[in-house]
Amino acid sequence: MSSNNRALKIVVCGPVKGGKTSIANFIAGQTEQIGTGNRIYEPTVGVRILECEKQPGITGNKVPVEIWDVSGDQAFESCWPAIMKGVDGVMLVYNPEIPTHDIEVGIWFDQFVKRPKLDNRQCQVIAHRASPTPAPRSRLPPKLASLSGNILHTNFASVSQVITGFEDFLREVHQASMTQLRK
Ligand SMILES: Nc1nc2c(ncn2[C@@H]2O[C@H](COP(=O)(O)OP(=O)(O)OP(=O)(O)O)[C@@H](O)[C@H]2O)c(=O)[nH]1
Ligand SMILES: [Mg+2]
Repeated sequence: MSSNNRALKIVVCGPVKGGKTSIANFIAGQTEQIGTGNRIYEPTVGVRILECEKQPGITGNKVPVEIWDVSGDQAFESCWPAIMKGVDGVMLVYNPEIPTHDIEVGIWFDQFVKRPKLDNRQCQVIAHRASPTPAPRSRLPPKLASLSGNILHTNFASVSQVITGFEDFLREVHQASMTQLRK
């Protein structure tokens, strides 16, 4: 859990080509848009750690945030326990247009949310479409039913929704970590 001198740790995970790196780069301030714009896909190897500073509340100071952009390749499964150590929040990213993602995102939910017994407010689901059309609400995969209040429907044009959604999520995560510290 976070303390004043430690970064909030957010793990971004989910199936291959779901949009994790596109979204992680954007929320960490490395790109001005979601995605590269040129559609070149480079699979993440293992995990990337992006550091940034965010203000988790409407008022108050900025806090350091680490975004852990995890590969969707389950060949890196042996790294998952180390990746999850000290996690404050998990963003589950998948593409509802890819039929296998409905099942696969359930596996990521089991390993990264259910198994470590995270609170629902420590998890944000992003159903991210690799298309420029407005993102319709899609049916939530059955495994994620308990997270129905924590889902964002986005695409590469959803810049403001991703910013607002991440700010709301970070506020929840920060409050949860502060509550835990006071216990
Ligand atoms: N239309 C469009 N597609 C993009 C853009 N940028 C990336 N993509 C595509 O979006 C998909 C997701 O890419 P990533 O964000 O790298 O996927 P990921 O979830 O990090 O994948 P792994 O690292 O392999 O787990 C890929 O099919 C990319 O080719 C973009 O600007 N526009
Ligand atoms: Mg990636």
